[in-house]
Amino acid sequence: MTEEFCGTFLVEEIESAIDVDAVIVGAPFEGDIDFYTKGSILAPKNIRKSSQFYSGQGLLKQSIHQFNVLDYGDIDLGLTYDGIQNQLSARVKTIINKNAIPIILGGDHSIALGTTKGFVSSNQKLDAIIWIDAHLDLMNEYPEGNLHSRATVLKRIIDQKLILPENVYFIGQHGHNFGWEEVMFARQNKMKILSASDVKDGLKRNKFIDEILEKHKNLYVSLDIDVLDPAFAPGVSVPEPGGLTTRELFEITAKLAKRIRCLEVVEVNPLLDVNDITSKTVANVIFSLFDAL
Ligand SMILES: [Mn+2]
Repeated sequence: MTEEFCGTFLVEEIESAIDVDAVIVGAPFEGDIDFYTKGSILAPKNIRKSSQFYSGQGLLKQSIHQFNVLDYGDIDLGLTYDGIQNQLSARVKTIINKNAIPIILGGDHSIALGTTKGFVSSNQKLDAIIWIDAHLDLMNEYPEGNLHSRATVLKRIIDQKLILPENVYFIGQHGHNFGWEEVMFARQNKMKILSASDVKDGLKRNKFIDEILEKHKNLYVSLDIDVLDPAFAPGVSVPEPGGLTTRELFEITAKLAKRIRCLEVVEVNPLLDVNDITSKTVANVIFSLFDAL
């Protein structure tokens, strides 16, 4: 049984849909790395179920209910990494070409390569990627020999020239789990980082986001939910203490909302969660996006 995301209509194809504002797509894929606890493959279903716990109605706005939002179900299970990239990329392209916002539910962060390819092949120009994440995901290989994992995906996106490093904006990085080579890569390319401690400084935060909004029109926001402190979002595969509060995240996504052409939320791991709070938080990130559109 596929339960649709709260406030949406389940559809089996979107080619014939008209006047669509946004389309939910589940991408239940996770790479095979033995030292991470598996479970993010369960996230799309769990996030949908968790969304149904809520009415979706906000205090001031009708949120998701005032928009035409479809739920296109999940990408096929059991695909290879190339397979998931191809299917996801095709769906993202179709959705963007309909002038609707794809809202992708991962899966681990490695799916972002497929999302980026889909955006780049669409009829909209990808102006900037906003990487909201505890990590940089800029390792060349991680673990050694693996070019396509949650820790290397942004390096692949840049290597494949899908985006210039100067058009990538990092928000929320924290903790002590970086690789020196990726820190150096970010420095050498003068990549812009609003760390988790910078986020606490309202002036710095506003200046950083205002600069994004001044320079760029079409944003792809890739949200790795491990950007939140594990106290707020314990259900992630790579928790990093010292992260953002849920409220800070809402404020950031609200400020970016009107420019978001593609949103992806990855790395929920329901098997590590407590009372589904991480899935419920993701459902509310999505509701809050619609408040701000
Ligand atoms: Mn990540």
